[in-house]
Amino acid sequence: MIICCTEQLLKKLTNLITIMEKTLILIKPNAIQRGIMGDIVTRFERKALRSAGMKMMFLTDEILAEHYAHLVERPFYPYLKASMQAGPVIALCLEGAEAVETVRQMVGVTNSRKALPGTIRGDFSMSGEQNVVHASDSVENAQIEINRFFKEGELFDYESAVTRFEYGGEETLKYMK
Ligand code: IDP
Ligand code: MG
Repeated sequence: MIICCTEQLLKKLTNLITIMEKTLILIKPNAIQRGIMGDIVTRFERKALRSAGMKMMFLTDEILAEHYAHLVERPFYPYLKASMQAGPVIALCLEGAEAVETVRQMVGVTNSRKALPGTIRGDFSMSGEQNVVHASDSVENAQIEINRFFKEGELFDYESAVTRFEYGGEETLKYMK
């Protein structure tokens, strides 16, 4: 058993490692206008989350209504829609062990004024609506959202020289393939 695990681990440490969990970020138009998209991407990079895909795009009425289906009947939806179409967004697919939960914690609660200092919303926004980023709220929704914003061929699996310095052996066995 120990030999088997060691071989498996060595294989994972020396070959291309696929991190299993992915999540979807949208850097909202207000963040791009305010010139803080680099700061936001830097937060994720420093956390050792790996970028699997990134693209700039305008959101159509259709994709927005699908993405915010749980909010389309709310009175503030017209404002939310206008703010999400005020310019392009950046869609970013991040991967890492327990990436969905970790990123949600990094982003902070919806109302930026209540978001803790140290979170992205807590540090970069004063607004409940113009709250700089979207992040998937569950593993299941992350997969749906990644498929919504990225087409086949727009996500990349690549060798990383540093993954073995970012995760321990047990984590590598548990979260990567
Ligand atoms: P989340 O972005 O933290 O997951 P959701 O409830 O899914 O929060 O709402 C999606 C987006 O809709 C929020 O990020 C925010 O931009 C906007 N929003 C949510 N609640 C309100 C509100 O009460 N007033 C104005 N905008 C809101
Ligand atoms: Mg949400």
